[in-house]
Amino acid sequence: MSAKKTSVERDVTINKSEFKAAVIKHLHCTLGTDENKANNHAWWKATCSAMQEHVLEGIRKTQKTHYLNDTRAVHYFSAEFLMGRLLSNNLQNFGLFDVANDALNELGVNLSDVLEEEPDMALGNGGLGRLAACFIDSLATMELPAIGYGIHYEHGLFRQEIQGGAQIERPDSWRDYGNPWEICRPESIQEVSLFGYVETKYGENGRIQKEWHPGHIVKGIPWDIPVVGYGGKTVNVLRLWQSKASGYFNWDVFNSGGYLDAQAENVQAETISKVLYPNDETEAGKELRLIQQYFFCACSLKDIIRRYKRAHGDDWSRFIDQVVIQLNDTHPAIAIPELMRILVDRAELDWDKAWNICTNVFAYTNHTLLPEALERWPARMLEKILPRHLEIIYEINHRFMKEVDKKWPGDNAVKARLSIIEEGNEKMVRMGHLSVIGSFAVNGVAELHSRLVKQNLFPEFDALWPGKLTNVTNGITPRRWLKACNPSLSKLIDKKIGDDWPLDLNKLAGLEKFATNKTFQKQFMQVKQQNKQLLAEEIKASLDIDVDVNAIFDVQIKRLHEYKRQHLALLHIMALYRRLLENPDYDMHPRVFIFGAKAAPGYKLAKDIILAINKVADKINNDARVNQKLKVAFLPNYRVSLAEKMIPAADVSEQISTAGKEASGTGNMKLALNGAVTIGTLDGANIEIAEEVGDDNIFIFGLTVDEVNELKASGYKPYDYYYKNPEIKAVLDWLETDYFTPGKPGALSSIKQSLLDHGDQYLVLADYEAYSKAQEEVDKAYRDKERWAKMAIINTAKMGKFTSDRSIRDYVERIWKLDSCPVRKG
Ligand code: GPK
Repeated sequence: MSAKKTSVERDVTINKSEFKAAVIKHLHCTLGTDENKANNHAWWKATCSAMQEHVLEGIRKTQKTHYLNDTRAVHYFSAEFLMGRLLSNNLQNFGLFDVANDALNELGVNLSDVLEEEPDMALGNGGLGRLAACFIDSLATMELPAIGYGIHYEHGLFRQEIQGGAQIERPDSWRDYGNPWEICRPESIQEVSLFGYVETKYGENGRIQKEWHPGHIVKGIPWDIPVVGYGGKTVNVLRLWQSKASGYFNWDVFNSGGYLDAQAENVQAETISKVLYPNDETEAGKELRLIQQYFFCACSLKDIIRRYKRAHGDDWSRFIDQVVIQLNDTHPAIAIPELMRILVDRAELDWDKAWNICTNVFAYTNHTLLPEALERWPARMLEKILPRHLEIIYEINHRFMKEVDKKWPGDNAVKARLSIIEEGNEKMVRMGHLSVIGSFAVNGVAELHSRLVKQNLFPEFDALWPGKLTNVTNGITPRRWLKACNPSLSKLIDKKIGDDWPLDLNKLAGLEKFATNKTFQKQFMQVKQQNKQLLAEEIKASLDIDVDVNAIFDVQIKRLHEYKRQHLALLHIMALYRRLLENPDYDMHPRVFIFGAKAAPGYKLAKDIILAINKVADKINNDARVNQKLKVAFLPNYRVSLAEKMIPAADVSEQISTAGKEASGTGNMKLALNGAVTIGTLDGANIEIAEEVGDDNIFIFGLTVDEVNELKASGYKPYDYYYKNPEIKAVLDWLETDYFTPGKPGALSSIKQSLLDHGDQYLVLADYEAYSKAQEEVDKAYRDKERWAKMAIINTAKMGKFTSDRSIRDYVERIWKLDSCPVRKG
């Protein structure tokens, strides 16, 4: 038989010596250095440049193909794209990883070290931003015409340092030394208006004309980040807008001697894309944030319209056939009135025609039910920044209220609930309402979440437009989250079931029949052990903590938020510590609790929880009495590249949010895919994970959504649990002493206060006992090596549903109605 057949057809074939030559060429001609002088950073850039040759060729062919076929495309509008590193991903997707590895080896360079040189592209906060990144990966892989639109933040999510146990934020500078992937496109610069006033004019035919006289104009400069599909055939782009002062606008000021004022204008305009707001799931309410949102939406719409007009001129009739825009949460919702403004004021379409276009172009994804995350803008702020848009929003609302009145005649209460405008002390514009009204489809991100969106968040919208509200369960790209981040497991899987699973994740089901096979169990757990060893080294290097790779690696990685309940895990860790102190023979398998989490800089309690985890960790890790059994490691600066090291090494995945609060979760999917067993609540996608793996292969505990509601309705009293359960009382009281913070009693007492005096909104105490029991079950299961290996294998085997390719297929078939467009050689 000939060489082993790979199931992935690749577009680029290049051998080791060609790759080597390309890297050397770029070292010389792009970087102006040579083999003797180059450090790993230079090798990284040269390797990126060598890859970029293929990437650019891919972009060119893709765009030409899409243009020639005049394809309908999806435009994914998102304020966040959490891309992480690109080199290893691009090598993998072009099928050149091994070639590059061998080529660099011959040059005396280690590819792993080179990959470590790449700064993460951290233009997002957490799940929502990473979902956007997984989705554009799937879109390119599935050869779908798609473009991501977002903001070219100069500083992405802050870098987290831990000092004295506390989080310190440092600026992130992902492109200080240049970014080899991004391509500036000055030919596609756009201009965006802000502020000013609206003039009402009367046209010849009696038609009222509105003219917006803006006060400021800023430039949007597009930077394209290549998105390489698996197999390297389709290379789509992520187009990110950078703000700049628009030159001519400032000339007046400049010429009249106001040179410094003109500079001040520059600074202001450039502030727009300066920094990502670090608040996850909290509405910021800041002017600059609204300006950011409008800035990237306006640039992107102009870009889309420019491209459309190139093919169709001024004929708008085909716009809805060619363009679909997905709004990633309400952050880009201002695009709806912006498109109306363009159509009505500029293109002079009548309102109904324009509205018909809008409501056939936009679709909206909701990512949270947390009230503090639902965006509302003061009408006065909109009036100041976008006066014409506020008028348009009022008009949309006026017409919508008439529709509501037809359905519920005279019902003012329902009107107040459905109105885009929230009346109160201060008039507010509800961006969620605007999004639902202006879209043709609205989706939640997991079955449970979508049901709650319909039942609790937008019940009357569901009654008004049956079928408009729907579900698309989230997914993750198996290319990054298994193939690239866990090469040992990937190779083992390849050997067992073939190597086409990255394109068809349901193929992993083929592993199930080996779940009880002793040899396979051993191989699978050996891989896990190797990955744990690598993470142990990382923990040693980063925290100087020694951890035992035979211990259970129990991992909780996600943003720090009360609803995610890292403090529930903390109370349980303290309880284990206490049990061990009280009884040195307390029977438990050694465990290492590993955390990664950033807190929003202004979120006091979240930062206190980080402090508490670190202080408790300090004490436990230095207490010889319990050291053989218990360790705690909080790894600083959790980010995509760190996740890629933690996830393959996890035995246990902590998914312990209060039921009803975590819309989906996606870390839960990544961990299970890599053979971690979940301990979790019946929340978000945990429910669907449980359905896939079966009850025997997951540890579910705690209150259900209905029980949460009942308990709250009946008057939840956290003190009852405090007095009833001596362990809860002991650990909460312990937090208040200076045991963990010598000389500073009370340094951690805000946590106790939140759980007792402030009402324990997220029912930590109510779920504590169930959690603790479930953890005992985890302990018992892990000690049965065969049982655990089987569970771990089944988790990997049953994750097929959670590939983002499936999510994208759902969007394509049910919402976007796109056809794939194969890109071929030539
Ligand atoms: C939801 F509303 C938001 C937000 O502002 N940021 C964010 O990351 C997350 N999310 C949800 O919390 C997750 O449950 C979900 O999996 C993720 O979005 C992607 O849908």
